[in-house]
Amino acid sequence: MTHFDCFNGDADGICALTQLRLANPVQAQLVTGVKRDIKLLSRVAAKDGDVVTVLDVSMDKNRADLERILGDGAEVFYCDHHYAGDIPQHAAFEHLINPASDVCTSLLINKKLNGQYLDWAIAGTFGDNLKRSAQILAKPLGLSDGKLSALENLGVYLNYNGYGSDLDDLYFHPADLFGKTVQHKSAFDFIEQDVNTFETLEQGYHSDMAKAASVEAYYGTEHVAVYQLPNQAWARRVSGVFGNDLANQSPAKAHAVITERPQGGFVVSVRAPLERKSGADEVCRQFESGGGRAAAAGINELPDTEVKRFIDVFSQHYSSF
Ligand SMILES: [Mn+2]
Repeated sequence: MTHFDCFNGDADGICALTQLRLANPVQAQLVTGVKRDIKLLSRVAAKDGDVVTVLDVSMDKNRADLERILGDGAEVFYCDHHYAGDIPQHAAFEHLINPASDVCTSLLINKKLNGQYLDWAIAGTFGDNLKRSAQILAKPLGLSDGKLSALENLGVYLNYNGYGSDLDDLYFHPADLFGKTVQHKSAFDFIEQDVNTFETLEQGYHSDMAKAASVEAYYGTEHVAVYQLPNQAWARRVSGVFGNDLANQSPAKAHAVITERPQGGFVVSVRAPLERKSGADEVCRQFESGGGRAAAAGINELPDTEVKRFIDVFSQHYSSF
């Protein structure tokens, strides 16, 4: 019998699986990739009796493979907060899906495990830029400000590591990073004991963010701002967390970061205004490779010829705010 653990390569995916495998350790084949590599189930060839766990990737984007895997006799547990569409019914299928804008996968797993690894859940929730949810989650721990920001930084750095157009852009393969986090029952132990990993992420994050900070807005109105980043590894790594940072700095505005792809065209990250988390997915789904959540969404491949239409759709959507 084979276990397959399929998880998004960002902070939320890693922190969700870390909690699950601390509670219930198994030897599993890890299926993951860069944050945007979400069709993970296409890589799973499961047989009768195998167990497949899927975390933090849209069911809508994996439904055909999910049905194939269930049809082949495997048992599936699926936990996520992205748009799911129709959820299949099957005796061997357990799902925990909640697309609410203040929920993430780490938080759903934390509930399932009755808060056993709460500090990992808090880090994952900060990583998905759900600050308020993370702060509420952290209340019972009564952490000092310093300890709370340590968890926030960890979440931001783990999330930062997941961006990039391919694995070569990243400091750590998400499977290797999970291999390190799962060694520690507490996220604080990871920070204190795996100093090399933590500092590599911390230094990479700050150096990439310093480069992004010098980029001026490419397009801006009272309601939206668009930033364009160049075709360089630092830009691909920092695009998503840069978007979160802009959103935190100007919570009334919607932001888009469009990053040149090595193959041509752009990768787009959209962040809805934090004061009203809606519409990011609606905007992105109007483009062929777009998807995501109401608060944060993206387009994987925006052709050069569609940039103008994107800026029109994006600024029009948020102009009435
Ligand atoms: Mn997530």
